[in-house]
Parts: sequence; C-alpha cells; structure tokens
Amino acid sequence: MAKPLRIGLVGYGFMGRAHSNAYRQVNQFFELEHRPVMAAACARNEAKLKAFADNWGWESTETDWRRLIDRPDIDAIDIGSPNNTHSEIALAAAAAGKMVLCEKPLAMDGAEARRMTQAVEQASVPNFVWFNYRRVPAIALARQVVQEGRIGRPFHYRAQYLQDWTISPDLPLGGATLWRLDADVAGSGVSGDLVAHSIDTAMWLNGPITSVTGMTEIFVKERALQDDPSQTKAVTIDDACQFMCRFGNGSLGLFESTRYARGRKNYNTLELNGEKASVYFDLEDPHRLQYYDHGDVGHLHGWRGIHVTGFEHPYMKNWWVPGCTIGYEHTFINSLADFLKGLETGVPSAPTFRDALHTQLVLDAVLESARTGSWIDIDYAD
Ligand code: SOE
Repeated sequence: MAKPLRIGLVGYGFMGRAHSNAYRQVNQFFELEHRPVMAAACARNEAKLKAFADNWGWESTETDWRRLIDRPDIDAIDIGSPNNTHSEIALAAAAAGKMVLCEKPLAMDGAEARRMTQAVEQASVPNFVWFNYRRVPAIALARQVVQEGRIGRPFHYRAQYLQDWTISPDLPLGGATLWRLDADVAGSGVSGDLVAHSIDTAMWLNGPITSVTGMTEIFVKERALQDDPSQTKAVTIDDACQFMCRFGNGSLGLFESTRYARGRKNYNTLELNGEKASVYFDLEDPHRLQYYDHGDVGHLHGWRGIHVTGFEHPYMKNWWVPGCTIGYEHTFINSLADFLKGLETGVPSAPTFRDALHTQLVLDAVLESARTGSWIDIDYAD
C-alpha cells in the first residue's frame, strides 16, 4: 500500500491545472512508494477556487496560504502561483518543515532564489522545481546520449525559445492572466519565463555556464492594465532576450528568446555539436531526437530522426506501446514521478532549488550584461 503524501497546492491557473493533473495520474502509470493525496488547493478567489477544486478533486480549499502551511495534515506545499509569491510561501513552508515544490522560475531574482535555497537546505526539506522540459523523453534521451560520451568534446550549444502572443500593442498587462507582462509580479520577461527553461536544459546537458553577454529589448513600451483598461503602465519586462555565453567545458553557447516571433507558438529548440556527434531537438516535433553520428560509415552520414517512443527510451515504458505518443501534460507527470522516486531513494531529484538558483544567477548575469553592455562572469558560490 503506497504511503499517502498530502499535498497543498497554491494557485489554480495554467500550472495549477498541470500539477493537479500530475497528482491525479502519477500512480496510475508509475510504481511508487508514495501516493499524492490532493488534500487542499489554495487561492484568494473563493468561488473560482471552489470550482477548480471540484473539477480536479481537491479535498478541501484554503483562501490564505498561511493557513495551508499551518495545517498539520499537509506534508508538501506546491507553489503554482505568480512569481512574486514564490519566496514568501517557500520560506514559510520550509520553516514549517514541509517539502516544497515550486513552479519556474524559482524566484524574482538570484538574491531571492539564494534565500529560498538556503531556507530549504537549512530545514533539510525535500525541494523541487518544475522545469518540466527535462522530462520530455527526447530531451532526456539527449542527456543520456551526452552522458554515454557519444558527443565527444562539445563545441557549440544553441537554443531558441520563441512565441508570438504579446505582439499586439492592445494586449493589456497584469491581472490574473497577464501578470507575466508585469515586472512587479513576474520579475522579468522572456528571460525568467522562457530563457529559464533553455538555461535549465542547457546546463543539465552541457554543464555550467561561466560567463555571458546579452541584450534585451522592449518592443511595446506601455500597455493598458487588464484590471483597469483606463490606466496604463510602463512595460519593464524584457520582450526579447538574446545572449552568448561560455560553458565551463570550453564550449560556446548562443540563446535567443522572444514573444514577438510571428508564427512561433511554443518553439523551443536546442542543438549541441560535439567532435563525434550532434543532437537537435524541437518541441514542435516533440517525439523526435535528431542525432548525427560522425562514427557512421561515410556514405550513410546524415541526421537520423529517432522517434522516442520505445520501451527502451526514457519514461516511455511507463506509458503506451512503442510508437504511441505522449503530450505536454505528461512532462509534469514524469517530473512528479521523479520527485517521488527521489523521496524513495533518498537521492533528491533535480532540479532542486539549488539547481534553479544557478539558472537564476545566469539570468541575473544576462540582464546585468544587457544593462551594462559588458561580459559578466557568473559566481555560483554562496
Ligand atoms: C509562457 O507563455 C509559457 O506558458 C511559460 O510560462 C511556460 O513555462 C512554457 O512552458 C510555455 O509558455
């Protein structure tokens, strides 16, 4: 009989739904010692919260996250609310001895992420950040290929994360759905929202980034407020962010991200070129890992598209039969399964708060470089 792990979720937006779905499904597909119990969902709007909790099967609701943390029947706090709420909730949850799971980006900036990391580490509570793209089977296979030494000496890493949903100047900012455009709530723009994913994956595949130089742009400088369209607010998030970097292993990196790439909806790509082989992934073709192996016989040199849906591929033996695909929501289920496995084995599942702190420090350096026009070295030391 699996041990119940009683979850208190904060937030009921996009990520509240993705996490709820993971809690509901994980034990159906993974054999685990723990069984998450959807004990309580928490948000401020009582009516919307009730509808959300009923829809997803949360046992109870709280409208104040402090009460949620005070509840002795809750083992883990899952933070899926906007970025400016992460720190206070995580610090209180850690102080109360609860496990803490947190949506990305971990924090508004590196200083906040460091305090959060120190809090969970001092309290010795399991902690985890939902950088879900690590759990795309094709990306996990890319990591396996790197770990197996197939790439050889790495030379280049390149990533793009492009969307187009903020192009219209008529799009307001703030409120329940457009807080990602408000720096006071989001901390930053595409850097924290999208580049954070790219950096997390990059450092997982290719090791630490040691120095960066970047640039950002704000294309629409002022927007109406979603909650009060008669008012406007200056846009201070980065609409687009590009940077070059050096990795500790000697390779060079190139990153581009924007929400102004017309036609690109959730275009998230990566490519790693090594002496022996290369890998390429594109989230718009999510089941395929492109692999080029220079060791192949000369006349058969070419990119092979591996359809990552076999039993031998990461996560796929837990799903359907070979060739059958899984989707975006499964990356959250795979993430949760790994977190729960970490509790079982005592080997914490990554990314932990410390891993996410490192991503945040790279983001801070990119934004500082964009402001100052200079190269910034990254110091990961506490
Ligand atoms: C932004 O548009 C967003 O929803 C991000 O917040 C998610 O992290 C990303 O996975 C999809 O795009």
